[in-house]
Amino acid sequence: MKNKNTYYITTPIYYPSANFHIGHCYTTIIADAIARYKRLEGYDVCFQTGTDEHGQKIENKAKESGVSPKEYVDEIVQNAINLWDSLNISYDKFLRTTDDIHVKTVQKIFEKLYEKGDIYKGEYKGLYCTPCESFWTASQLVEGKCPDCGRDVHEVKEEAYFLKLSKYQDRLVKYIEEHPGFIQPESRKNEMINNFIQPGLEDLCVSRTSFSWGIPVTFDQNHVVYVWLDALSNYISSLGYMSEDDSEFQKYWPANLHLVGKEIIRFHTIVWPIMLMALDLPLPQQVFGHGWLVINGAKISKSLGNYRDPREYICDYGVDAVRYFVLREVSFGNDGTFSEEALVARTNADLANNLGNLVNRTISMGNKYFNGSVKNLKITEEIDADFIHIINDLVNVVREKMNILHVSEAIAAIFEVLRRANKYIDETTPWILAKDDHLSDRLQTVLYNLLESIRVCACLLAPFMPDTSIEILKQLNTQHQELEYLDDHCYELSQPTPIFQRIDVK
Ligand code: ME8
Repeated sequence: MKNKNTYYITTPIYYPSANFHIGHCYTTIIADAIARYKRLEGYDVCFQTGTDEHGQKIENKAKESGVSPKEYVDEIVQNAINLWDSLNISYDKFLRTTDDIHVKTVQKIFEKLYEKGDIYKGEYKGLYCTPCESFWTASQLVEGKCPDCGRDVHEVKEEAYFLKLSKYQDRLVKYIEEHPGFIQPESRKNEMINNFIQPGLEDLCVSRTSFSWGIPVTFDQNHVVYVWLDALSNYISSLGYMSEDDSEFQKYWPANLHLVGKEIIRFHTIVWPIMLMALDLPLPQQVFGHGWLVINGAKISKSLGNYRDPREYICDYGVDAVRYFVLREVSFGNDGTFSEEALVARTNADLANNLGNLVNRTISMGNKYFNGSVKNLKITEEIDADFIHIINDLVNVVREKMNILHVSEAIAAIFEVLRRANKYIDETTPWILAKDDHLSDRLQTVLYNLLESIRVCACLLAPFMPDTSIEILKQLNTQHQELEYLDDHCYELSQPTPIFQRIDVK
């Protein structure tokens, strides 16, 4: 039985690529923020990502490059690892579908489902979109093209194995209806039920014979396992399901959250739960389908080529500005626009002004007026109570928002407290208090309150902007990680250095 204190979160496993774009980073940055937040709350978190390395698309690309598929993926998989490192992604597991443990597990899953009669042999005749590795029926096409990516599909006819989706249709609908949190946001749940499940599920073709870059079916070597069956299994193969040591599987499964882009929610809320039902395994608690990052109204995508390398943004603006922008700008679940102008505007207004100035001004005043030693001398005024109440309430607001994955609103709440702190400076006018020796204790109390607001905000910012959080706490020179206003400790401040520079728009 899974312990309530564990939290298993996954991103999709990515098709290895030399050209990742900021849209790809989006899923991973959000997952990272959630994973870090859960760790902050004391959960034993397992955060998994990885690469989806089989399939016709990869085989074709390797051929074009004149190397074997394995050589091809080995070379480019490092791109994902480097990119996630430069974005400070704190994954615990990185699964490659070419890993031995994964290959063996997928083979065992296929055998088990075949022995159970949930996979059977037949013939596949139909349409296939290679870029999406998706099967379609003629009626599902949009103007004769793939409904997901709008590209050409081609006819395939081959002997194949099928997974009995139809057998589980009623059970799936019942499960979805009885577990309202399973598919989120709500709109995606309705879309899945009305557009895909209720019209009737056709059995899914789960093997291919027309190419060889895949996991071989052990008892029928002409066949390789369909790439989506292979890929979806990553969520349990990495935990050692059906292996000699399945202790992590026992500990972390079922997943708390599969975070996926909206175009692949269909696989995660129909095929994956049915695979799990057929394997007699519990279903994940939630599949959340997020929206896309768009540029000028169009999805950022390889085929459109409408993007810069995300490493250039990190280089130009800093990793935390990129993380902040992506997390803050898009209201989770909806599409959101990515633009450098908006990134610069947010960096200047929120990071350089609201946050950076506050930290800099407050620490400078602490150094100037009290040589960096600031204590709570408790010369309070009415205005303090409200300010302290807001600081103390922040952890609750952030928890409430994060529990429903409203990441942007959680961050907004932190920046609201920072804004309030700036207002508290205007209201208490420390520079005027500093002119009168009799008011020195009041001045120190004011600065103490400000430092506490900054400290609590910095601790709560850690999941979203980990480097910034560390840097602020370093300048405050404090080890205190409590998420509430502390009454009584002594600051020995370091010298401030600006944490975010204003970006000049040329
Ligand atoms: O789908 N905005 O991999 P992938 C937001 N291998 N998210 C975007 C995006 C955009 N413009 N473009 C891509 C696959 N993504 C499969 C998954 S899981 C068992 C197998 C997101 O590399 C996309 O929605 O095409 C998905 O969540 C992730 O990037 C990986 O996409």
